[in-house]
Amino acid sequence: MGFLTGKKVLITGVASERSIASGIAEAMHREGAQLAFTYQGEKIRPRVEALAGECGSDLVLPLDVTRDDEIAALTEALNRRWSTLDVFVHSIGFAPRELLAGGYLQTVTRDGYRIAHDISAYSFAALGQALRPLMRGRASSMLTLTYLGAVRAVPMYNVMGPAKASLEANVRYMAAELGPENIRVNGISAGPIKTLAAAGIRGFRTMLTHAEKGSALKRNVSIEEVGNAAAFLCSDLASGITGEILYVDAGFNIMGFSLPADDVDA
Ligand code: 0WD
Repeated sequence: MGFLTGKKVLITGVASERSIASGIAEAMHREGAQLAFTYQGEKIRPRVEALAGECGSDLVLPLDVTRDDEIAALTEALNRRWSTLDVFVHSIGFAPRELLAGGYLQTVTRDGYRIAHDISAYSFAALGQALRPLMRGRASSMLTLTYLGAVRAVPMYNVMGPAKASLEANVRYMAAELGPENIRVNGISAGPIKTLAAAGIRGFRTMLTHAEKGSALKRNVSIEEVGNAAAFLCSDLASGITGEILYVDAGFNIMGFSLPADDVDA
């Protein structure tokens, strides 16, 4: 029996089979969870429906997080179908592409800043607020995906850095408020992984190589590894953990700096 048996899970942010959310869905399905999915826009609906089918789910609902009516309709649909919810996975991030190249101050605009924060950070709070009544009092858990750029200056990550910093602060504020209702809130800070969203960041391939060379494990991480950590964090095995950011980055963030192998003194 899997360690998520009996848990009802909402997964957002599947855009393709390479999405981090797809890795999370597969791990949670393997551990016995019942899954519901959201899709953003009709174009990707068939892809999300296919993945849902592979995970034994027919609950696939529209969600554009910039629309309050869609957040309300999603909550209502979940309430009608399940009446309760144990796990909410937020795997959504976006900034206008032109802000993810060049320097931060060189590219930032009022509108771009607003959009990045609205979609990447506020949406976690908005969904948390809407789903709270379905999740309270049942050992439930919310999870979001963040990146090192929240706490360090990373070239080209630009406006997404402040947006992820806001998201990580949301984890702490939401965890503090929802703790008394036995709802845990955590984040996973994943190392770089080639997905559709990542393709929007200029120089992403260089980031992958740099992360591989600079990490403790000397490699990058996979969506399966992030999925396994997510399944654990959202399960009762992690019942004492809330308000945390768990790094799943092959140990990149712990390093001061690394040397090329041939520069190391004998
Ligand atoms: O290296 C990476 N890929 C990392 C990603 C490292 C560390 C963290 N992350 C984060 C991302 O910032 C994001 O929060 O993980 C989360 C998932 O990202 P992903 O799996 O890399 O990206 P992707 O497969 O593109 O899924 C993100 C999805 C969107 O995809 P597209 O490519 O269509 O922008 O977020 C969704 C959408 O499905 N999304 C929205 N969903 C609802 N409403 C919206 C929206 N307005 N905007 C984007």
